[in-house]
Amino acid sequence: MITVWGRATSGNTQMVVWALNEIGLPYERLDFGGAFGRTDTPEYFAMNPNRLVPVLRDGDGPFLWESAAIVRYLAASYGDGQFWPVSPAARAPQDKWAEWIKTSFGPALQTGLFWPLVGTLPSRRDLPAIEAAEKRMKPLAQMFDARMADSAYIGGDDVSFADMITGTLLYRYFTLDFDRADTPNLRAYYDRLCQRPAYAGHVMVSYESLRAKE
Ligand SMILES: N[C@@H](CCC(=O)N[C@@H](CS)C(=O)NCC(=O)O)C(=O)O
Repeated sequence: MITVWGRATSGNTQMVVWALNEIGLPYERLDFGGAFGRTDTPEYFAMNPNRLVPVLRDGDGPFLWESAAIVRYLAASYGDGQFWPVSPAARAPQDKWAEWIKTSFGPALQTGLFWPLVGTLPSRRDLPAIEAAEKRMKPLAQMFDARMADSAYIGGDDVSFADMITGTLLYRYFTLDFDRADTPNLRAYYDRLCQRPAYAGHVMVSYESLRAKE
């Protein structure tokens, strides 16, 4: 049995849970982190010294953390040749987009916009900083848009491990209230993802409970 420690509102947990559902693996998810807490214990520290979610354990295997590394583990262990291309030459061009999301697009969205908009009371928002973040986001979104003009998914006509990593944050990207670049190909990619039951059920999760309250 696969166990996942992580709350359903965590984007990084969503990425892992989407992959589990997309592959069709049975698993148990336990509510840890955020309002649930439970990460501030010696037992959790032993599982993940970052005290963050998600953590995944497959049977009596090692405790794994870092969501993208977990997705790659699941894909390599259980995915077919579409989900996890065996050839490094076929896999690496997908993986570079996954890495880019984790290191460029994702931080620009999460740190620059998501938390300043959702995690901060309107009266306390730093509006010039939010405007600057919107400006930084635009060329990144346009770059992603140009990529999605080439194929339906990152790996071609069907989803692969890379989409789990590149697609998860698009729910927040397209539902947050901010000034977005015009990106028809990216929007079409997101709309395609929304049609997938595993994405609709496990990634399109309301973040209202994360909103800052007086
Ligand atoms: N790089 C890590 C980041 C993990 C992370 O930041 N997790 C957030 C939730 S998305 C977290 O644990 N926040 C504290 C909490 O939920 O208690 C990953 O991709 O797994």
